[in-house]
Amino acid sequence: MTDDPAYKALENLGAAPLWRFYGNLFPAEPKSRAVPYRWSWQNLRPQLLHFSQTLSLEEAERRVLMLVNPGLTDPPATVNTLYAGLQIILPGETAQAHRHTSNAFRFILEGSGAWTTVNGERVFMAPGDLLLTPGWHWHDHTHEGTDPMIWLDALDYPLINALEAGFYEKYPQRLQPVTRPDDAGSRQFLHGRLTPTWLAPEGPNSPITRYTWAETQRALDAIADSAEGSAVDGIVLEYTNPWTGGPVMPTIGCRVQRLRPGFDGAGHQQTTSQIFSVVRGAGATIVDGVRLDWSQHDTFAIPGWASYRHVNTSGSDDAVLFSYNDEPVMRSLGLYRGQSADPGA
Ligand code: GTQ
Repeated sequence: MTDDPAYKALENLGAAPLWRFYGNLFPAEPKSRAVPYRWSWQNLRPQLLHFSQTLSLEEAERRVLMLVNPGLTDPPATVNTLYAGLQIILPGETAQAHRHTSNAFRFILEGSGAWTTVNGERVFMAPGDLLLTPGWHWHDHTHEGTDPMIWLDALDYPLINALEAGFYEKYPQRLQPVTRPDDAGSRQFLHGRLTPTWLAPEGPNSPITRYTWAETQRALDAIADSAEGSAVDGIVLEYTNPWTGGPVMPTIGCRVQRLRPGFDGAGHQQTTSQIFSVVRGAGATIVDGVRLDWSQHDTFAIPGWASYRHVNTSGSDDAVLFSYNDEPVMRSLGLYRGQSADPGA
């Protein structure tokens, strides 16, 4: 009986009737609170430029617009486990050194002449470069170029905070000293299968601090039409940790994919959540019946277990997508599942 006063008594005893919660606690399949969503570069870029004029980096430690999923506003996140933000830094600015247990990376969208110093190593930025800032590594940003520098920030803080493993610390000075050769991680490791023998892993992350767009483009060009690729994702490449052959960081996997002109992908669903940044081209991704139209530098989110398929709407030009996901977490916990699925529409 619903009006049984014993229910009220339970609340004061720190107890609850499982039979009233069962379906939510043990769903037949996952239903993400995140929704399919696209963030418009064309609309957000002017906002970034606005705040670059009105907010100094003394007032804000980082000048970043968070890309907040309408289904995940408190705490704000982009998908269940991951975050995306757009960061802008102006010529002459520096951003305070700090570190946190969250793993992070930057994917460069626009500008040149800036670098991030990561544990004493300056890592330079150019459009399309992927720069890793693994958990608990000191990092600060400096821009000495001539135009605004804009990049996509990615962090796993939604997951780290859910695990209650979040720690943060400011460096005692604004910038950390440079103690390693510039771009050492990418100069030593970013050459296919030739790995320095005198070094050993320093942690669970890839030692490559910067995966340059030049190398990524070279890989995509070299494959050219030698392979069909995946029916779901086209020519899709994983950025790998040379020590393991696995993902670049313990919680985040990164990919780049090329959808040929007219590509019309097969539908799929998997337990992993994904966030995409459009490198070039234009197309659409249909997610659970919702059509997300995208073009250059847009960001879009596919929640876990949502059904989706990618389409390159151009008949003449490639579309190239960068993406990241929580697949390393799902796989290491034995929770990865994937299957064909029809997103409808
Ligand atoms: O640049 O270090 O978007 O610490 C969020 C947290 C960027 C950064 C973000 C951060 C940073």
